[in-house]
Amino acid sequence: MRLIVVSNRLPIRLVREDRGWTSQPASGGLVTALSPVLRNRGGIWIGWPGVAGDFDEGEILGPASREAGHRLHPVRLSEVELKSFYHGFTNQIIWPLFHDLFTRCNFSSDFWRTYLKINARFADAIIQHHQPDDYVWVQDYHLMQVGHLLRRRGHGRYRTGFFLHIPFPPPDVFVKLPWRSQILRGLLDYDLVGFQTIRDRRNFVHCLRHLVREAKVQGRGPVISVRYGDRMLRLGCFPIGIGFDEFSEVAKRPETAERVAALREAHGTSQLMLSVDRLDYTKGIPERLEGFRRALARYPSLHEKITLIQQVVPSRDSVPEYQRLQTDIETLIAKINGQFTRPGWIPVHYLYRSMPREELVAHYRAADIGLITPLKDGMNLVAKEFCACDVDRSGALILSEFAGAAIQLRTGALLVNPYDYEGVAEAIRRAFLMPPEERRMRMHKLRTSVRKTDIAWWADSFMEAAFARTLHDFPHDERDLTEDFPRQHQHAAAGRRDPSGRRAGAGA
Ligand code: GDG
Repeated sequence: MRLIVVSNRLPIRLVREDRGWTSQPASGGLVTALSPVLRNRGGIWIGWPGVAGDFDEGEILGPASREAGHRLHPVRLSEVELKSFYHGFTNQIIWPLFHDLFTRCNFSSDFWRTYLKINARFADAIIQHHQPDDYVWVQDYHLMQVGHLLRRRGHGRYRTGFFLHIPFPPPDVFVKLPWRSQILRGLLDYDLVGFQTIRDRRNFVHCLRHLVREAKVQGRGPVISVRYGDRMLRLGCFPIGIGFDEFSEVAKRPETAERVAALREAHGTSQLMLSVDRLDYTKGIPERLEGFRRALARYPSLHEKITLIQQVVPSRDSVPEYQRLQTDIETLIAKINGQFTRPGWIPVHYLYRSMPREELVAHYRAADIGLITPLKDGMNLVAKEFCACDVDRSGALILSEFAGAAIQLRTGALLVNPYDYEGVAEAIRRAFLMPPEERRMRMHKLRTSVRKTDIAWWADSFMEAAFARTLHDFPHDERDLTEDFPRQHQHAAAGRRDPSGRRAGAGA
């Protein structure tokens, strides 16, 4: 049995440089979560390689496949298609709607037509690479119609699962979608549909009751069944996890400890508070900054004693709405720093860039408080990574009650409503004053929960729900990872250095 993972983006991003194309690791929660699942397991990952131009598949993706330990197959999209599919249907309709922000939606029917066309192209790519006994695991809201298109073309020949990484909205929000019935019925064509939380699945079931009355939901517990026409499918809850051991191991390294000491010394205040977010309006960055501003205004005892490190990872930054958000964030930071800075203390330390994983782990470990307050989030891996890296159990976590992670982490974290600025200010003061013993006790609970439900647990839970097998039942695929690419390209790739600096062709 072989796993075919299908997502909008491949785990790499092609970049055009003077001497040709190179590949770099892609960013974002889905890639962080799924890369360890497929790494060195063989199997196939199908997705868009992050670039609209014309590139030589074998030259780049052969070495990148070898590096990743599984085959990468690109789905090509033109600039025009990207605009209507990615920047249109997914970013201007599904993303805001599913995060309950329907006033930001642009319900264009051109976007919908392109969405169907691109989903069909992904279905074609699956059909092209599919072998009997493969399991097709489709990821996220960009590809909700792929299961339907496969079923139409294969008459049930394909075994398919779908996982939604973002929230599923309640019926009063979902019904605003002009293509609501097609989307729901499309999802019912998968054999298993997975959600992050019980709340998301409950919303989905409520939408079915309103809009697809012939679908009959049966059972209770983490996995339930739906009778739909002459078939049964399953709906499950699988809160996504992280590679806990990997994060924890990096956090314990001596070189990380050195980096942590340097960071702490450079900041020189008694406590560091850390926020890490992709640039996105759902992450609640301006709201959080306002909460911090109020904390400083209300509690002068925090002055010169606490520094917020706000990292923002550039994302969708060609979109005017995201550029405006960046400007708003930077204006607010300037306002706070202008009002409160004293010699030797700047309240908000702002990083607008991505950093290497090791550097991110050092920041997690250096932080005394994690401040993670999205307005709505499917899960939020940053909250879990902060806990995994707190190997001393000396940190406190402030977490939005609207992050999927809050359901698992509620007993150890200080939960806040991100729209309640006074409440956020109060939680910051409480975390700042929290005695070491209480921090230890809370962090112990948090780490236990994050470790037990790590990324392997997540993938296994999904596979068990799909057909009572775990990931270990997928045998390692020993074939040459470049064999699907044309021969001449393999020669071209041999001897070239891959992005990790290793020599391509040195073996999987
Ligand atoms: C979607 C859903 C769901 C951040 N800065 C750097 C960096 N990151 C990595 C983090 C984390 C990931 O980005 C962000 O994941 P999140 O879960 O917080 O958010 P989304 O990108 O919105 O992810 C979300 C997730 O899918 C998985 O299902 O939890 O709800 O929206 O892993 O570590 N990574 C590196 N450098 C950085 O500077 N290397």
